[in-house]
Amino acid sequence: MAVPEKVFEAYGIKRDDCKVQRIGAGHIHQTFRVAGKKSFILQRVNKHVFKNPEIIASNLREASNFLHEHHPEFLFLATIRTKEGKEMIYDDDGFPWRLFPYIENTITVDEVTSSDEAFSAAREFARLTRNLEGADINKFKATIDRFHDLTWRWEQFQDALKAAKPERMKEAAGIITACKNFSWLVTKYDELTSRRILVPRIMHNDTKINNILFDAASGKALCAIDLDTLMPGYFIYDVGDMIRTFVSPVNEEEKDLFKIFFREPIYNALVDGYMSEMRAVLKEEEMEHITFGGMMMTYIMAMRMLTDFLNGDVYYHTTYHGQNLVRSTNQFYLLALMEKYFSEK
Ligand code: GN1
Ligand code: MG
Repeated sequence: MAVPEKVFEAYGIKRDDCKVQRIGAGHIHQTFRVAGKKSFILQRVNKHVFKNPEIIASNLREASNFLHEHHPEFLFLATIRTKEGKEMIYDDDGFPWRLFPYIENTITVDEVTSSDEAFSAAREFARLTRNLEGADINKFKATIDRFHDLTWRWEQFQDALKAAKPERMKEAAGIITACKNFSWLVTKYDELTSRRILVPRIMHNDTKINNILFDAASGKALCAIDLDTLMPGYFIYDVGDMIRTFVSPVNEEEKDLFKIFFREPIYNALVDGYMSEMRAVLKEEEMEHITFGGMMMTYIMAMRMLTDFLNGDVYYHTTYHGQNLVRSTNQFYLLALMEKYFSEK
């Protein structure tokens, strides 16, 4: 896929002076690095997933203004505006594009390789929420409705079961059973949310490890990226998605289940890093639900991948048949390890 000329024009970038290269392992958007005199990250937003991209822009504007005023030292990667002062430019097919500064000497990783890395990344995600304490949450809207609402995802799974093609049902039979066996997590989620134990805050909502930018030399986390889902949520979503993506030495694409482990030192480091900032913010009774967060987020992702497989791979980007089933199987295996680990604690 090529970047439309009008996008470069809108930002005043001379296409011929730059090297444009597709990057990233994201499942939703198309991301490019534009390397010229200055370098940028250019991204085409998936309009099918983010049906109202203007909400992304307005949430980021709110956050950016608040942080600028209250935490000016905090690195927050806002978008670069077009020559006309817009946060996004729409191409002829109605897809919005946006531009970010490329920060030199930084890297992203798809798997955590040390406890220091886990601590540092988790602390960085926590800082984002902590620094946004005091911002008016009512000014932030959901960029995707009911994004981590487990009850809603369960309903979508039920709908997919009814509508799926028989071949897909057959292929996924074992994983469907696994998914049903963990439905107690849905009940627990309902309970927890209806008792209003968890406080809504501004969360990142997509805290997988590759959404942290690390300083290449020191290995320290610099800032959180991929802020499309910066919106109201519960802290268990963020700490949970970190548990899901940090503790296993391999990511969700791994087919060989024997490579998946629950790495206790990494788990401890990420919780320590997260709590080093969030302890000041969380209520005592919220803190008891960290392990539930890990299980719930692993479950919701496993279920969404399975649902997408049953629906015919319409949501996540896939490159081969059965990829969503591979991801889902991987995540259910991890979930089972997590359950075992937490129950023995
Ligand atoms: C999607 O695009 P990416 O990879 O950052 C998804 C997340 C999932 C993740 C699973 C908007 O994020 O919720 O955790 O895939 N984002 C959206 O890898 O659905
Ligand atoms: Mg994302």
